[in-house]
Amino acid sequence: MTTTRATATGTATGTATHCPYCSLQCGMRLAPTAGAVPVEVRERPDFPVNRGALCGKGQNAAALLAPGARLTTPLVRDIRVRDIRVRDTCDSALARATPAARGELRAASWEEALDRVASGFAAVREQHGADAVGVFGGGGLTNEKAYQLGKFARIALKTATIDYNGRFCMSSAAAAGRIAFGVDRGLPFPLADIPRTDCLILVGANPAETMPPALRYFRELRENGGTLIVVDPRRTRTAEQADLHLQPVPGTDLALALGLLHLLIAERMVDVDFVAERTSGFEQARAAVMAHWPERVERITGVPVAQLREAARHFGRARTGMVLTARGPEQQSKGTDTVGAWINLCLASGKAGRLHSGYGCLTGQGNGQGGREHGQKADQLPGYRSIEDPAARAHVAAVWGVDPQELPRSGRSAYELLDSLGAPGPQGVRALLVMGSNPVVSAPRAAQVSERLRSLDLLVVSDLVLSETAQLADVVLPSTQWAEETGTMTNLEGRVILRRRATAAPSGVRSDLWVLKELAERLGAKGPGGEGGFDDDPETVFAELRRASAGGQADYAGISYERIAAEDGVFWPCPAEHHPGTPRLFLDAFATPDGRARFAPVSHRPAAEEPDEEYPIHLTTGRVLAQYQSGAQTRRVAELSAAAPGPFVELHPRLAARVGVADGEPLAVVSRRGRVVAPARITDAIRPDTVFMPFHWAGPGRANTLTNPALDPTSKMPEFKVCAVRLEVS
Ligand SMILES: Nc1nc2c(c(=O)[nH]1)N[C@H]1C(S)=C(S)[C@@H](COP(=O)(O)OP(=O)(O)OC[C@H]3O[C@@H](n4cnc5c(=O)[nH]c(N)nc54)[C@H](O)[C@@H]3O)O[C@H]1N2
Ligand SMILES: Nc1nc2c(c(=O)[nH]1)N[C@H]1C(S)=C(S)[C@@H](COP(=O)(O)OP(=O)(O)OC[C@H]3O[C@@H](n4cnc5c(=O)[nH]c(N)nc54)[C@H](O)[C@@H]3O)O[C@H]1N2
Ligand code: SF4
Ligand SMILES: [Mo]
Repeated sequence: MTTTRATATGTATGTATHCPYCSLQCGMRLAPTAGAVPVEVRERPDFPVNRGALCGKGQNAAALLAPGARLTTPLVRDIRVRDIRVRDTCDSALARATPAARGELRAASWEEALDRVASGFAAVREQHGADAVGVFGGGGLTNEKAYQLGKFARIALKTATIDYNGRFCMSSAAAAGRIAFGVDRGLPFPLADIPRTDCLILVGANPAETMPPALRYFRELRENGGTLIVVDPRRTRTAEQADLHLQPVPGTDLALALGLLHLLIAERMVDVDFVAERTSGFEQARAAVMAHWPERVERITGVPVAQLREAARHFGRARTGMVLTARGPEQQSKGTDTVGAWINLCLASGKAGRLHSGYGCLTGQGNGQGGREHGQKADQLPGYRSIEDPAARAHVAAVWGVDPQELPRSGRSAYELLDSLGAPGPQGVRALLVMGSNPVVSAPRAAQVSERLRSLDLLVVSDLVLSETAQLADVVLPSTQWAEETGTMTNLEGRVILRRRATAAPSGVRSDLWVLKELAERLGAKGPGGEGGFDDDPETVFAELRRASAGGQADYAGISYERIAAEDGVFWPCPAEHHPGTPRLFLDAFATPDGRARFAPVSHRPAAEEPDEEYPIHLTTGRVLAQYQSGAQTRRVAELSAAAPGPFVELHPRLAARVGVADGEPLAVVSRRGRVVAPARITDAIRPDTVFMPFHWAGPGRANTLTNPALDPTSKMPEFKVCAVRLEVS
C-alpha cells in the first residue's frame, strides 16, 4: 500500500486520528507500543467534537489490532457452503475427513483467493447475467472505499445489484430530509450549536449509550436554561437527564408528532410569517393533523394529554428549537412519514433554516453520512447524485472513462437484495461480495437471511474478523483496519475528517482498496492510474471522488487531506478550494428548487404488526453502551465483553409478574419469525406493554431472529423498532 502524505503526520504524542466506531468520529491519538497491540489510544483534546472524551469502545479500540484477535490470512473453502449440508446428511465418513474435505475454511494465498473470487463472479455473470452478482457494503467504510465499491459494482461487475447496511440505519430520515429540504445531511449545523438552542426534542435517541461524549452538548443546553424533551418508550439514561420524558408505545411517533402540531395550531403558536415566506404545503399538512386531537393521540401513543400540552408549549413558545431523531422513530415501516411529521413541527413553529434551530438526524455508523453519498446505495452515484438522472450519469461516466449507457440503473434495496439471494429465475442473486457488514446478526428476520446466504453459488466476505457472515463465506478476505490505513470519514455533522495510518498491518492482510483493484483487473476492468482505473492509494481515490462529486449535492471538490488536517475537518458542500465549507445549511434558503421547505401531508397508520391475542406484547430493539452493532468487533474485546456479556430481555415488573419470570431467569420471546431465549432483566424503566432486546449477539439470543422485515415504502427501511411477540418462561 502506498504511503500518503497525510499518513506521515505523526507527533511525539502519537498520530492524530479518529475512533473506528460511531458517527461522532471522536478524535484520538495513537502512540506506538512494544506489545502485541501495536498502538495505544491517547486523548486528543484539541479535536472540537469530543474534546478528548472517549467512550469505552473508543478507549479499547486498539485491542483488535493484535494479530491474535483478527484475521491474518485469506480463507477459502473447497466445498461450496451450499453443498455442505447435503454432504452432511449423506456422508457418514464426513466426521473422519480432513477439515478441507469437510468443507471447512482453510488458509489460502491471496492469489488463490482472488482468482477464486474473480472466476466465480465471472462464471455467475456468464450464466445468470451481470445483476446476479451482488455487492453489500457498509456505512463504516471510508469515503474512498464506499466510492470505490460503488464504482467497482457499476463498471467492473457491471451490476445494478448493490446496496449497503446504511439502508438499515438512517435511510428514513435521509428520505424525509430530501423531501422536505431538498438535501440530506444528518445535522444541518455543528453539534456545538445544540447548547445554544432554547428547546430540544430528542426522539428515539439514546446518546448516553450510543454517543456518550455528545451528552455534554445536551447538558450544556440545560445549564444554559434550555429545555430537553426526550421521547422514548424506555426511561433511558438519556431520558433521565430530560426536563420532560414522553414514553410512547413503540411505533406511534407519527401520531405523537401530529398531535403536537395539532396543539401548536390550536394554541396559535404557528409562526405564520415563516410558514408564508419559507415553506410550502402547510394547508395540506394542517388538514391532516386536524384528525389528531390530543385525546385521540393519547389513546394511540399512551402519552397523557397533559404531557402533550406541556411539550407543545415548551417547543412552541421557545424562540429557537431543534428536533433530533435517531433510530427510534426512523426504523419503522412508516419512518419516512414519521420524520416528515417531526419536520412539520419544526417548520410550523419557524424552527428550521435559522440560527440555532432546525431538524437533524443523529447518524449512526462511523461513516453513516459519507457512506450514503458516494455511490454504494442502489439508486445513487457519487456526490449524492441519482443514478436515474441523465446529467448525473453523464458526469460520473466521464470521470470513470466509460459510456453513460454502460452504467447500470437503480438496483434493489438492502433487505430486498438479501431476500433475493439464491432465488431461482432472473431475479435471483447467485454471488455476493460483502464488505463491511454482518447481516447474519444485523438483518431483520435473520434466520431466513442466513438461509439465503447459504444458498449462494459464491459468498465472499471482506472483514477484519471471522464474523458470523464470514463464517458462511466461500472466500474470506482479511482487511486492514482503521489504524492501519488512511481515509476520510464524514461524521454526523457533515464534517469530513481524516483517519491516518498509525501502524503497519500484519503481513497477510490487505486493504479493501487493494482488493478492489486486484479484482477489477482480474475482471478485465481498466488497471490502476488515470481515469477509469482502480487505484489503491486512498489520496488518489479521494482526488477522483472530489471530481466525481463536483457539482453534486454532496460536493467534496474543494476538500483535500491537507485542508482537513489544518481545519479540524471540512463541512460539505465545499465546491472549491477557496470555499470555507458549510457548517450550517439552509440559513438563506432550503435546497429545494423554489428554496422553500415542504410540509409532509402525512397521517398516522399502525405498525405493520400490531399486538393481538397470540402475540400480545410489543418488542423493540436497540443498543447498549459497551457493544457495537452486530458485535463482530466489540464482542472480541475482553473489557467490552465483560461489561456487556450477552443478550437480555428488558421488561417491566408487572409484566414479569404476569409471565412468572424472575430477574436473570431465561425468558423465551416468540414472534411470527422465530423464537429466542435470553435472561430477563426486570426494570420499571420500560412500558409494561413492551419488551426491549439489544441486537448485538448471535446464537439463541439473537434479537433479529424475531424482527419484522416490513419495509417503509419510500426508504425501504425495515421495521426493527416494533413487532409483536409473546413471552414464555422456558
Ligand atoms: N454503544 C453503541 N453505540 C452506537 C452503536 C452501537 O451499536 N452501540 N451504533 C451506532 C449506530 S450505527 C447507530 S444507528 C446509532 C443508534 O443510536 P440510537 O438511535 O440512540 O440507538 P438505539 O438504541 O437503536 O435506539 C434509540 C432509542 O430508541 C428507543 N425506541 C425504540 N422504539 C422506539 C419507538 O418506537 N419510538 C421512539 N421514539 N423510540 C424508540 C429505544 O428504547 C432506544 O433507547 O448508535 C451508534 N452508536
Ligand atoms: N434489531 C435491530 N437490528 C438492527 C438495528 C437495530 O436497531 N435493531 N440497527 C441497524 C443499524 S442502524 C445498523 S447500522 C446495522 C449495522 O449492522 P452491521 O452491518 O452488521 O454492522 P457491523 O456490526 O458494524 O458490521 C460491520 C462488519 O464489517 C467489519 N468491518 C469494519 N470495518 C471494516 C472495513 O473497513 N472493511 C471491511 N472489509 N470490514 C470492516 C466489522 O468487523 C463487522 O464484521 O444493524 C441494523 N440492525
Ligand atoms: S462515542 Fe463513538 S466515536 Fe466516540 S469513542 Fe465512542 S464509539 Fe468512538
Ligand atoms: Mo446504524
